[in-house]
Amino acid sequence: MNLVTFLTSLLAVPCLAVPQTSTAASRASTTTSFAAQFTVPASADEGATLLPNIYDPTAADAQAECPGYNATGVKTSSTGLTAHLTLAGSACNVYGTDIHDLDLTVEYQTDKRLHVNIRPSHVSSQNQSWYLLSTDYVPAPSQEDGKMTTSDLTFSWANTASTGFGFNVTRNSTGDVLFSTTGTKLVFENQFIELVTHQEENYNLYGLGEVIHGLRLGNNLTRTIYAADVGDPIDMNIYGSHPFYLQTKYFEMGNDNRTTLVTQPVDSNNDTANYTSSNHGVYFRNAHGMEVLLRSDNVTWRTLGGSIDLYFFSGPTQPDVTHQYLDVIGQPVLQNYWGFGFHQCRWGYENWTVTEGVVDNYAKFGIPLETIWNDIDYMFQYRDFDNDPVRFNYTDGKAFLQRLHDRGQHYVPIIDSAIYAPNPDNQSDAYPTFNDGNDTNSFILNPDGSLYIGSVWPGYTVFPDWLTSSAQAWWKNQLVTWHQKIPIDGAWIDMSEVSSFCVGSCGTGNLSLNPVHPPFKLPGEPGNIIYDYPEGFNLTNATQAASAASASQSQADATVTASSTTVSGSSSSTSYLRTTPTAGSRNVNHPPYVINNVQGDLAVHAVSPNATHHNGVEEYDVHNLFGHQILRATYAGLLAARPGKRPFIIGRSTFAGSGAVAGHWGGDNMSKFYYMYFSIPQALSFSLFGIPMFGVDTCGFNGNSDEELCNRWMQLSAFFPFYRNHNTLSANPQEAYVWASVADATRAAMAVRFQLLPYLYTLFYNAHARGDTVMRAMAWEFPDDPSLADADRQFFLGPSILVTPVLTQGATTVDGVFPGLVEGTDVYYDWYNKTPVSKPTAGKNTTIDAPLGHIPVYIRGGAVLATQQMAMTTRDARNTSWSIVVAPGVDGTAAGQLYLDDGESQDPNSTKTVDLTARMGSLNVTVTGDYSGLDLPLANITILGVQSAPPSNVVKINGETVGNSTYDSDTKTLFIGGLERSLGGKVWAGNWTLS
Ligand code: MIG
Repeated sequence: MNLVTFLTSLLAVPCLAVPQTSTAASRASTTTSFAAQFTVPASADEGATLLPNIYDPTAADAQAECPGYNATGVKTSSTGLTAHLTLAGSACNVYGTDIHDLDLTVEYQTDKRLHVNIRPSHVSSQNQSWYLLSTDYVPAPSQEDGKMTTSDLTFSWANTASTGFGFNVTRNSTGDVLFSTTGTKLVFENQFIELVTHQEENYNLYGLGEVIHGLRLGNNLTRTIYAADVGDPIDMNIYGSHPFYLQTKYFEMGNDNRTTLVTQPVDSNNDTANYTSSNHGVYFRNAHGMEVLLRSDNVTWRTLGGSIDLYFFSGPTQPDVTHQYLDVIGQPVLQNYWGFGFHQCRWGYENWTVTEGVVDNYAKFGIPLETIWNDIDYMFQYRDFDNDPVRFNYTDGKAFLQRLHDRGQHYVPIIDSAIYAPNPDNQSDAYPTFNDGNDTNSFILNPDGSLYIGSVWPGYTVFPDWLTSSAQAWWKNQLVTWHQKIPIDGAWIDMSEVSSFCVGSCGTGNLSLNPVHPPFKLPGEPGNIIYDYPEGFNLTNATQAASAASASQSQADATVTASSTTVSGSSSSTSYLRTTPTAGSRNVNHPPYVINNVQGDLAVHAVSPNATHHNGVEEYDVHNLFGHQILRATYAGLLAARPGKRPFIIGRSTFAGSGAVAGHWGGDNMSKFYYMYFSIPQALSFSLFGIPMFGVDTCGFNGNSDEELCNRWMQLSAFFPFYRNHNTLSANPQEAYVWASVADATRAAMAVRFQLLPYLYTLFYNAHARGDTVMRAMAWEFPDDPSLADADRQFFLGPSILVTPVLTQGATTVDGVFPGLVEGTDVYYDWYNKTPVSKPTAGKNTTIDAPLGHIPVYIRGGAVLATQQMAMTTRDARNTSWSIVVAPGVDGTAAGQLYLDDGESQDPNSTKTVDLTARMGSLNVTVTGDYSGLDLPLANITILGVQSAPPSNVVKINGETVGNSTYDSDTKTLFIGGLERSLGGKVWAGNWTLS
């Protein structure tokens, strides 16, 4: 938009009333009023009216209209095959221009991994590179020497008369066809690829994120993958892009030892059939806008560009698939121990005093707090790397952070993705962060080479061009320099989809208006109405609910009056923009195929597809990667700022492989019970994506939370890896101390979490070292039980902790299953009273008492857990004495493992691994490695499920009589206390045996 149209549109759209009290130039503290001059009109964020292809009854059917391809010149080699694919008829050009000649490359990469690549023959990395996703951005491993002896997968192909080239991927060991395009046509155009694959009835697919949906995706869903800044709508595309799925197939074993495929839903609750399962994975390595159509008998992949770049993982177990996938995209980063402490955040902590007051309140109420966060409130006019000089000045900030650090606490601020572009006509508006980046060509451009200028919080902004090494160096330098002013402990990366509040380069020619006001209320401005409460608020808080309702009604009335000029009337028919393909050229802003983007037009609320990178790449081709790249750049920056220390990063937009540098939070959820439920499938999906460090805005972001919801949610999130309470601006406070019952419930759940921290940390080490998951679906732990295929209201933390939360309003009990309990293969112990859970009398569901303030947690038999105690921080918890809990399985044995290190060094110079194994009457501890920082006293050992008092009450460690034991016949536990002085007060100093 040029200045003239911009000003014209200002006349057309009433400007938000903003008091003009301070000048833009002033370095005075900013609260409400800095950006008084101009408001970017809301219409600036409106795009073309588009009809998504999946809803368009007149849409061309590529399968009907396109000719498909034929394979010729097939050459097989020891590692795979290559072939040439030629268009099998005249071009259809349905949603782009057909590519006449393609190259197929099939590579058997490991015993369990197969790679299939189909790309235009004419493409090299020098020309039309948009077809090839650079390995600089996303790894593409090839064959690994020595890792492929005999492949478990077979690629087969055929040219059929009616549909041309199609292929199958079969798992040899089971004879199972995992992926089949046979009998469907391959469509490969410059802006559209289609690959149709057959599926069995009621197939079980998981992944294909990021989406708010149940764990099992079902067969009536279109998964649009296009990074979008949007508050967690159900079933639509949101922040992250994970073109990967896990498929689980269940089989029933017949008497003749033959297996038949079982289709969902299976009621295995009461039957005695013998089931097995097998799993495989598919990764479509493509960063373009994408759609995966899950239909009753097929799954169709459509992309807006790039190539077909498929990795198949043969499993056959879910952990195998995850290991195989993470081998390709990268293992999760090793987290800091402190990252597992509790984090408090909110939008609206308006100065250091308020922020520190929250920290003090946690201490006052005796609730552990590890990390305090600041949202965009801390910035000077919402500019990155620039603190508000009054409200968040560096001197006071440094002193505050020193107090935090002295107590073992941490500080994490938000960092936004857009960079303020200062007003060139106003010398005092200088912003060195912008100048440094601009001088080094670090920002995204328009097609004509000028700066691309969008609009975000600070006004008109530019966007880092992560495809340049200069932008990465500039970002690193910003972090290092800022860190010298304020020694932050980690970074929270927001708006990285990448979000922009207007369509196109709306700031071009308008920078002299900066700082402009975004098209909605800024923090601190009056008029934000937040009146929504969780379900049941009117029942549990009747009086408050009534007054809130009347207050919001009067606000709404006022709003209606103020906007009475709103244009009325509506047109009877909508006309949609339709793009006809033009031979040989691409329309990146309005591709002919319209994905079902949550924002409609691809340019709405995002940097436009035709924005151009310094190397000529258009944003269209790398849109889904921005969030991944800012995380990688931030990782490098934090490492430079804090040499030798693990970077702690939580990011909003992620791509396949982001887990190698960062964790993720679930974005802008709502203070509703059903969003608390959705946090579980979202977390489990991120387990599959290799981003185990996951949590959501506990107690809910948008809307007001209440005592009941926050009570349940603070307890549930205590069993998520990333545990943070976060709230939107101007919603009612929801810190854990706001309600007495929530404070109690929080302390109770945190007590469990703290005891489990060494276990959780070990799980994360195994995630990092070998790609294990941390939060686990019931189906993954019990792969032979088809009734668990869609279970996502309970979960396992690692192999040994089962969590069965209350997820509904007003409930005091919860129904849950204990897999394997009825069959007699498994035993569970109540975490709190240590008693074995008795078998349900009918079916498999157990109704569990769960009054408000109690979250049911169980230890699955077969575990040895080494625990420490709750303290106000993880630092202090690491200094508490150890306990050991032995929870035998049905065979009377149990095992566990501990990984220990200093919890923060990037490359620890010493580590320790402890193996704990127990069998009837003895416990063996084997120590490897020499990290000694956690060699503290052993306080006690509790052995669960001991059916009768042991004949001898003499406990010996390494042959010497120690401690004293008591047997409780009610709970069936044997407690051995008084061990503090055994083992020289250093439990992990060496091997030992207890008998
Ligand atoms: O568009 O920084 O998801 O956690 O509090 C709002 C303010 C921008 C979105 C993030 C949210 C954060 C908020 N941000």
